[in-house]
Amino acid sequence: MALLSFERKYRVRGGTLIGGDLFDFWVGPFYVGFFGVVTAIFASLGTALIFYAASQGSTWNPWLISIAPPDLKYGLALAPLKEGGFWQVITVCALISFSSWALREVEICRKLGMGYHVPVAFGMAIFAYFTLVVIRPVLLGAWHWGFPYGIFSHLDWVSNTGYQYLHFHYNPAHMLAVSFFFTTTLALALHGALVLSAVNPPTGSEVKTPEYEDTFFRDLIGYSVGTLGIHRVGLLLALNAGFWSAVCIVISGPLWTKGWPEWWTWWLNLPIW
Ligand code: BCL
Ligand code: BCL
Ligand code: BPH
Repeated sequence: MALLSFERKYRVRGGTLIGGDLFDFWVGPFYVGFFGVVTAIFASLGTALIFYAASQGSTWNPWLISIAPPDLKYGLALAPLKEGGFWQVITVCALISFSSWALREVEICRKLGMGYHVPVAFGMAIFAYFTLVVIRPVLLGAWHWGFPYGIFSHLDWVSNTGYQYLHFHYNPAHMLAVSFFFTTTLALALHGALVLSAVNPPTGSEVKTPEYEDTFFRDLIGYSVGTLGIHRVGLLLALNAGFWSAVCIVISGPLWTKGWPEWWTWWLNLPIW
C-alpha cells in the first residue's frame, strides 16, 4: 500500500479513550479499538433484529419490510416485542452503534493528531436521527411518533407527517434546511469542478496553483474565499442543513400543532404591507 511508510509512524498504540491497549490494533486497513468492537456488536445485533422482526412480518420483499414503532396507547413505556418492542430495541442498537462509530472516529483522530471535525460533523447527523426517534416522540409523549424502519414505510411517514401540517414547505425551519441542502450542493459542485480544473489538466499541460483557482473566482464574482476558507464554508453549510432539519421536525407538533401555512398569518398581517 502506498501509505505504508507513513502508516508505520502512526500505527502505534495509544490515544484510545477507554480501555488502554484493549482492542488497540488494526485488522487489514481497519482500525478496531474498543468502539469498533461495540459498533460491530450493536450493528450486527440491530441488523439481526431487523431480520428477525421481518421474519415475523408478512413479507420478505425488501421494499415492503417495515418495523413499526409502538401503538399510541403504549405512550413512553416499553411495548411487547411484536407490537413495537422490536422497533424500540433496534433504535437503541442504532443509537449505540452510530455513537460508537463517532467515538471510533475520535480515536483515529487522536492517533493521527488531527482535529475532531469529522466526528463533530457526524454528530450533527446523529443529532438529526436522535431528534426524529427520541426528542420529538418524548416531547409528544409516545414512541409511536418515531418513524418506521422500512424503505417505503419511512417515506410514507415523511409524507403523512408532512400533510399533517397541511403544507410542510411553509415550515420556516424546513425552508432554511432545504435552502442549506441546495447551497451545500452548489458549493460542492463549484469546489469539485474548480479543483479538478486546476489539478487534473489534460496530459501534457501543467497543474495550476491555488492562485489560479482564486483568480478564477475573483474574475467571476469579485471574491475568492480561498483554499482553506471553502472547506469552512462547506462544513458550515452542511452542518446547518442537518441542524435546521432537526429544528424543522422538532417544532412540528411540540411547538406548532396547526397547519404551517397558518404560522405565516402574523407576518402577512403586519401593518406595513
Ligand atoms: Mg431515508 C431515501 C435510508 C431517515 C427521508 N433513505 C433513503 C435511501 C435509504 C435511506 C434507504 C437513500 C438514502 C441516501 O442515499 O442517503 N433514511 C435512511 C436511513 C435513515 C433515514 C438509514 C436513518 O435516519 C437511520 N429518511 C430518514 C428520515 C427522513 C428520510 C426519516 C428525513 C431524512 N429518505 C427520505 C426520503 C428518501 C429517503 C424522502 C428517498 O427518496 C430515498 C429513497 O430512495 O428511499 C426509498 C445518503 C447517504 C448515503 C449515500 C450513504 C449510503 C447510505 C445507504 C444507501 C443506506 C442504506 C440503508 C439500508 C437499506 C437500511 C438498513 C441498514 C441495515 C439493516 C444495516
Ligand atoms: Mg421535507 C425532512 C428536504 C418536501 C415533509 N425535508 C426534511 C429534511 C430536508 C428535507 C431538509 C431531511 C434531511 C435530513 O433531515 O437529514 N423536503 C425536502 C425537500 C423537499 C421536501 C428538498 C422538496 O419538496 C424539494 N418534505 C417535503 C414535503 C413534505 C415534507 C412538502 C412531505 C409531503 N420533510 C418532511 C418531514 C420531514 C422532512 C415530515 C422530516 O422529518 C425531515 C427532517 O427534517 O428530519 C430531521 C438528516 C439526516 C438523517 C436523519 C440521517 C441520519 C443518518 C444516521 C445518523 C446514520 C445512518 C447509518 C446507516 C443505518 C448505515 C447503513 C449501513 C452502511 C451503508 C454500511
Ligand atoms: O463514516 C461516515 O461516513 C463515511 C460517517 C457518516 C456520516 C459522517 C461520517 O463521518 C458525516 C460527517 C455525515 N454522515 C454527515 C451527514 C449529513 C449532514 C450532517 C446528513 C445529510 C447525513 N450525514 C445523512 C445521512 C443519511 C440520510 C440522509 O439518510 C444516511 C443514510 C447516512 N447519512 C449514512 C451514513 C453512514 C454511511 C455513515 C455516515 N452516514 C455512518 C456509518 C455508521 O454509523 O456505521 C455504524 C452502523 C452500522 C454499520 C449499521 C447500524 C445498523 C442498525 C443497528 C440497524 C438499522 C437501524 C436503522 C434506523 C434502520 C433504517 C431503515 C431505513 C430504510 C430508514
